Amino acid sequence: MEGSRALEAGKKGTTIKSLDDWLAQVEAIGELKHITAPVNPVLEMGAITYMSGKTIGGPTLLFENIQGHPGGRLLFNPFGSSLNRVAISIRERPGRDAIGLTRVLSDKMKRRIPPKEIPAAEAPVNRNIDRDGAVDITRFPAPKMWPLDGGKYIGTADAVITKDPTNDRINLGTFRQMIQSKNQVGFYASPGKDAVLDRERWWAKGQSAPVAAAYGLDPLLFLCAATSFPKNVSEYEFAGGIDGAPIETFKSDVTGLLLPAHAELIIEGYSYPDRTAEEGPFGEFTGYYGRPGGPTPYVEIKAIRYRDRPIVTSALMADGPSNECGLMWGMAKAAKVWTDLDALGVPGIKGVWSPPEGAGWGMTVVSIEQRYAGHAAQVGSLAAQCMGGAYFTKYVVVVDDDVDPSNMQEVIWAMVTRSRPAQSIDIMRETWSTYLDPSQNPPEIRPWGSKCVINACKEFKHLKVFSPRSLLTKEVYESVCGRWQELGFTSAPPKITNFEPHAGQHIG
Ligand SMILES: Cc1cc2nc3c(=O)[nH]c(=O)nc-3n(C[C@H](O)[C@H](O)[C@H](O)COP(=O)(O)O)c2cc1C
Ligand SMILES: [Mn+2]
Repeated sequence: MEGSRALEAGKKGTTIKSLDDWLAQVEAIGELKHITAPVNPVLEMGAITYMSGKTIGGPTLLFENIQGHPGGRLLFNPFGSSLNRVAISIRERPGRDAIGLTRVLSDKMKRRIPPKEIPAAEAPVNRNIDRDGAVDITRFPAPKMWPLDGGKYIGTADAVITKDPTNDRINLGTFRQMIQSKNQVGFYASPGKDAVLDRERWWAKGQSAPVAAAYGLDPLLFLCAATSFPKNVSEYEFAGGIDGAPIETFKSDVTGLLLPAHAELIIEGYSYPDRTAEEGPFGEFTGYYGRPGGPTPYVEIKAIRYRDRPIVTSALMADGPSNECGLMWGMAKAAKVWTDLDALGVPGIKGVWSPPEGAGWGMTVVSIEQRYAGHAAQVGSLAAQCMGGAYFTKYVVVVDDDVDPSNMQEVIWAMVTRSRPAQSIDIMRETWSTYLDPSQNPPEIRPWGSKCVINACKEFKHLKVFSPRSLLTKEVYESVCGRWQELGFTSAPPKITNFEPHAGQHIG
């Protein structure tokens, strides 16, 4: 029921097919900032995005006067730390709270709608096509974000499109691309990612792997590309499911891949089993440079398709709220973990969150209504290892349903008052991680990781005698709310939802 209501609400939103449609809605709520002063794509653009991003909920930045690229446009951090922009992207109205929005996204992730193929000539991205000798990716603006980055990165807020040759499943994954020459970009993806599995399948057959990368997408496609969906199903189907209509694609006459018709810019070409080039380092989602630069597979570009005056999209990776991998990536993960737990039939899940403060993906918090012995431990280990949440995440915390998993004050308080370190912590070893984790040293031991599951729920076997929380009575809370202004307070009274359950017996 919850699910179908969410889907109904989504249908009422206005249609978004392209980045332009999305920008119009974001502009209408005052969260699009046009930057018309001249800006250098080398270090300055990244610095402006980092500094502007320090304000929670701050705008997305459209750079319209980029030095060295007359007429070029680049949108930095489409999501940033704004729940409203996540809401618009998943076809919901702005103004929702974090867990409510995660629940809606989680429900929408349960629906799949296959993409629709339209004639290539009708795809707006095919307005301009440069092939072979005419290919020059350096014509388009791309930032060098951090001082020690190996180069300019055209691909960060993107979808890299690959195909599994054994079943033709099309994958969309967000992977970085560093510009290496006019017709070459790096293709760095961590072990275990679907694009890596796909390209290895082509290479095992002795063939080069067809690859495309789309920049300037409707951010819904970016969100889906950045989420761990089942490895055997195309992200196009989940994006269609969230949108409520099929994603429009066309079949490429270059690679045979199904490409997003409404992208601003698409490159496509091939990646070869025996050819690598220097790539990286790159200031990553952890707030550190990832692995040192090194030989990495690349894409040799055979064609570039683009709309007139295309908008390139970029994601700054950084510590703190300026990290484009914070809110959106974490929230999409949380929603997917919730979907996975529902699919497994785990009862009592009240909320799932992946705090942006934890580099987006570093931590998962699940709040539950404890129903049976072992329930909390079961939720912790499943949340840690289900497909939606297994990659990288180091800490999983399970809290009771009186704790808001998106409120770190409440989560930390629950950890220190309800968990017993000697009994409540489990460690999982040799888990799926990444070369980008700065804590694994020497770097050669990567990409393995470990995970810590903390049961921060009241101990189930002593629930009845667990010390009661000191809580306000509902009556007194409401009465004080009514007198708030009389008492001289000018801001709104705080929202409180947990109250003393035995009020009548104690108030004299
Ligand atoms: C902005 C951004 C950039 C990312 N860059 C990379 C990257 O360069 N390499 C990588 O392996 N994963 C990267 N990721 C994470 C993957 O996109 C994510 O794990 C996704 O699920 C991969 O697609 P797949 O599930 O189809 O394998 C990035 C995520 C975001 C949000
Ligand atoms: Mn995938």
